[in-house]
Amino acid sequence: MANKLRNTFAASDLVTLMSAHNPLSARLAEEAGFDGIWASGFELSAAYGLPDASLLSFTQHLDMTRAIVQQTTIPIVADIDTGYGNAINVLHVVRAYAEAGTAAVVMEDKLFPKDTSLLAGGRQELVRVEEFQGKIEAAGAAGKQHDLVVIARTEALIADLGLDEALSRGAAYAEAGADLLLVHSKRKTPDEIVAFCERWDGRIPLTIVPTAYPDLTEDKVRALGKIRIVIYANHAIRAAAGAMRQVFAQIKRDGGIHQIDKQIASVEDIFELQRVQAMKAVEKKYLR
Ligand code: SPV
Ligand code: MG
Repeated sequence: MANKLRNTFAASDLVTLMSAHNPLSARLAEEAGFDGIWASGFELSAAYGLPDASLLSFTQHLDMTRAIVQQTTIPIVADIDTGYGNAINVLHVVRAYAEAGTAAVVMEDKLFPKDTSLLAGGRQELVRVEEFQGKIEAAGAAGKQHDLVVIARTEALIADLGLDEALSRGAAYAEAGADLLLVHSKRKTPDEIVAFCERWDGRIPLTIVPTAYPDLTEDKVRALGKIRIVIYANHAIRAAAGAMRQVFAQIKRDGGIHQIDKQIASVEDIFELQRVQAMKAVEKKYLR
C-alpha cells in the first residue's frame, strides 16, 4: 500500500498535523480536517500524569499509536523520541512502528533518557552527529519495506547551540537519508525559525512545531517556502485539560450536573465517536 503521508504531500503544499493521545482525540482531529495525526510523546506522557522524560516505555507509546492507526484513516506520524537507545534499538523500534501502520516517524538527536524540549532549564544533551547519522540510516532500513517516511529532528536550537550547529546537523542528517528535517525552537517569536529557513539550502523539506511561537500562521509558513509540515503538537491535551477543569469546577459550583448538561458533548455524540451505529449494523448480521 502506498504511504499515506506521501499521498498527502502530493495533494497539499502544506501538511498540518494535530496532536492526539488516544484514538478519540485522533478521530476529532480527523473530523476537523487535519491532514494527519501527531502521535505525541508529550501528550501521552501527560495523559499518564507523567513528565515527558523517557518514562513511558516504547511499547506503551506504540500500543496507543497502533490503536490510533486502527481508528483513523489519515496518516499517523509517530513521535519516537530518541529511538529509545542506540541504532540497534532504533532498528527494533522503527520496524515495530512501520508494522503498526504509521506513515512516518520523527526521531530526535537527544541523549536517552531525554527531557522535554520546552521546559525552562530542561536537560538538553545531544548525541554525536555520526551516532545520529547511524540511527537515521537504521530507521531508513527498518522502514524501507513499508515506505516509511523518516523525519530527523534536531534539538540544536533547543540546546542553545546556535544556528550554525542546527544547520550543519540538518545537512548531516539529510546526507544520512532523512526524508525531512524537523527543526525545533523554544523562542517566543518566529525569528529563529525564520532565520533558519532563510539559511537552509532546501536539500530536504522542513517540519516545524510552532508551540512556542504561535504567531507563525500557516500563511506565513507558506511564504517561507521550505516548510512542508506544521505540527500542532499539544493542542489536544491542552484543550482537554482546560475543558475538563472548567466543567468539573462548574459542577462543583452548581451542586449538580443540571446546568452543564446542555453545554458539553451529549452521550449520543460520544456514541457517534465510538461508531456505535457500525456495531449495530454488524449485530444484525452476526448475532443470532
Ligand atoms: C511532542 O509533542 O511530544 C513533541 C513536541 O515532541 S515538544 O513537546 O515540543 O517537544
Ligand atoms: Mg515528543
